[in-house]
Amino acid sequence: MPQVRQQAGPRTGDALIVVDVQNDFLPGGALAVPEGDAVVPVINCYLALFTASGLPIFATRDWHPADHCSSIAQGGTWPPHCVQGTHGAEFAPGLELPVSACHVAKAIGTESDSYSGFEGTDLATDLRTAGAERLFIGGLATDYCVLNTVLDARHEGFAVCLLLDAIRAVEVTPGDGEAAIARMTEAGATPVTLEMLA
Ligand code: VGL
Ligand code: ZN
Repeated sequence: MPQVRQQAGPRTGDALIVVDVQNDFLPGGALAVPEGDAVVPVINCYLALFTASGLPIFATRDWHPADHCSSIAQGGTWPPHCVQGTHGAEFAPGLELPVSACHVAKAIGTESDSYSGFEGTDLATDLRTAGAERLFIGGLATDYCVLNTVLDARHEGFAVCLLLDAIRAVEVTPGDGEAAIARMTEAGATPVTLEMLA
């Protein structure tokens, strides 16, 4: 008997947002996320799906000045990371971003940090201009930039599919990743995996 199942996408009105898949968040980087590199091949599959469908793709990147307020030396919480123009700030070399992908630099000023790709950027406007209504969001890190980007996307009125197989957490405290996933789903994000879309 043919199986009837919901088609989750991607379809017209969908956009893919890849959050901060940068060298400094991968093993060996300045602020390595455990297993951060594991998201790369999975995100490449999502990139291929969205590219094949001609749907918009956005890639955010943490893009800090060297004396950024988030660094320990400036009274912040993190080692210096994703410093503008450095190798650590570059997208992971294995990430197969199409040339058409829109790059979104965030937290670029010295005095303000922002974990969300929406804060201080044109992302919301650019997404609406591109006709996006539903955002597929994955990347690094689950408990910081993915969390805040997803919550802001919901506040901006976008539907959100959380790429459960393409996120990894920093887990300063064990359980932070699961807690972040719970907060995102409570905010209305729908968890999806590749096999649900293929
Ligand atoms: C991030 C910590 C500091 C992230 C950025 O991309 O999740 N985490 N800056
Ligand atoms: Zn940062």
